[in-house]
Amino acid sequence: MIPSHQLPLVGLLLFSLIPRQQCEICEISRENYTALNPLINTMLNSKYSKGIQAANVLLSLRLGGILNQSQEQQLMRQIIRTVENKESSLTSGQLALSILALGACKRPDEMFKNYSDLVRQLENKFQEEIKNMEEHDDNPLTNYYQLSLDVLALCLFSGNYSISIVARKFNPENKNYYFHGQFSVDTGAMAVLALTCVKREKTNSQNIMYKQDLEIIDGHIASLIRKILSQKKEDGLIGNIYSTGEAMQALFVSSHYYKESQWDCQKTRNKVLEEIPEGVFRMPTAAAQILPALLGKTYLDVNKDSSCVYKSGAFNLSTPEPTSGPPAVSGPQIQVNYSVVINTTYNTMVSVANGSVFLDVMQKAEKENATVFSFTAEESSWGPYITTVQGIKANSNERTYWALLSNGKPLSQGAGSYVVHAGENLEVRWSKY
Ligand code: CBY
Repeated sequence: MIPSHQLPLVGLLLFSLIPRQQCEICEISRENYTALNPLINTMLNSKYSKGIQAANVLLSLRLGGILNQSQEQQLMRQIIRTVENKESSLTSGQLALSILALGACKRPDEMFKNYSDLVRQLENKFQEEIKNMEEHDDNPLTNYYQLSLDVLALCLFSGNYSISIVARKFNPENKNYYFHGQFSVDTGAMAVLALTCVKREKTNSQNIMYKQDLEIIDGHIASLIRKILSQKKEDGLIGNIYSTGEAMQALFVSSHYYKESQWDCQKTRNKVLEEIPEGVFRMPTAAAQILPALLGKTYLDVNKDSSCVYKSGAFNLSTPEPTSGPPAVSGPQIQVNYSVVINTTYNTMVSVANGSVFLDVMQKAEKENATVFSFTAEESSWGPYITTVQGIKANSNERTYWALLSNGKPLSQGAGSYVVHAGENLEVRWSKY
């Protein structure tokens, strides 16, 4: 007989003897799928202002095996319209994402007819990124998150790219992994997925010419994983809530680069699940980027046979959840302080309806004084991105942008989603990343 007070100890001992799975993927169990309904409803019910948002959504829902045929068709049409529109010139990463979404879970013979044209276009756009780096002090046209998407799509869908350029450019010490000297978890995670794809594909090809580059790439993955893990927070998040899904994917595909004790996958997953009912993933893109990891999927699964199997009835989606709507704007007016900071500070008090977002404040200030507070924004997959204030334009060759701050701290949401509070000091500041 074991004395009862020792039972927990014995339990612990037995538990520690159970062999652990090598590959650390802590997807949620089927009984808990209802926790994901708000995410899925957000994605299915959103009116895609831009086709590129639909690409994020299609990729995510296909990986989860969530779409029926008519939902798929509708999303595909939207993306195809965007990629075929000659006027809308997509950035390299937007095109890469469209290729990933359109090609996900399809056999080559099921692809839509112009698919290989898209891959050729991406090859050219990737080269333009590299050329821009050579001509502009190592700055790409877009950023390393997008270059990683480019390599990932080219790797998964048989595009041409130079492995030695990848080995050279994706060195983790490259400044493009950092904003204000701070390692970008989103960027590092996407790079790990891309480099892992390249490593797997080229290792299979057995070409000894690749050997040296593959060793370099292996070193990059190891170092990126260390950097990602160093951004782990007390509550389990990696970077912030919006980078955690992609960080999880990177950690799923590279479990032999870290020790089991270095990452508590369940803790991270549980923290994310806690945040879903809070409406943190109200943006379709935010929902799309977190969902695959919660289902134990990664972007490297897009052309695996076992992926994407339609789980008919697994998600009970009959009733749209009210949480997927925008926050309510209502009631009394609140006052906030708003400033534009270049070298001088331009300051004003603005009153807006309770529940307003940062962009509403900017619009109100512009209405009151157009010379000082004029601005323009472009639609991105995360909502409006502020491009100019007082006519001064963000420029990736110079690494300049308009940063959004509240009480001196950078916001982790964009102008279209950050809900402002009474008495807050809001700021757009001309900055260099
Ligand atoms: N996607 C991209 O090209 C964007 C890549 C990304 C790393 C992205 C975050 C991560 C992701 N998952 O998509 C990124 N942001 C980048 C690269 C950038 C830089 C863009 C410059 C360039 N040349 O491409 C830059 C300028 C450093 C940047 N992000 C600025 C900002 C601020 C935008 C302010 C504005 N002018 O409108 C802002 C608001 C930070 C601030 N306080 O100023 C910002 N980014 C935020 C908050 C975010 C997060 C959005 C979260 C949310 N809920 O809205 C982000 C997910 C993201 C989008 N940025 Co940037 C990062 C995070 O918090 N985890 C590819 C394309 C196909 O979609």
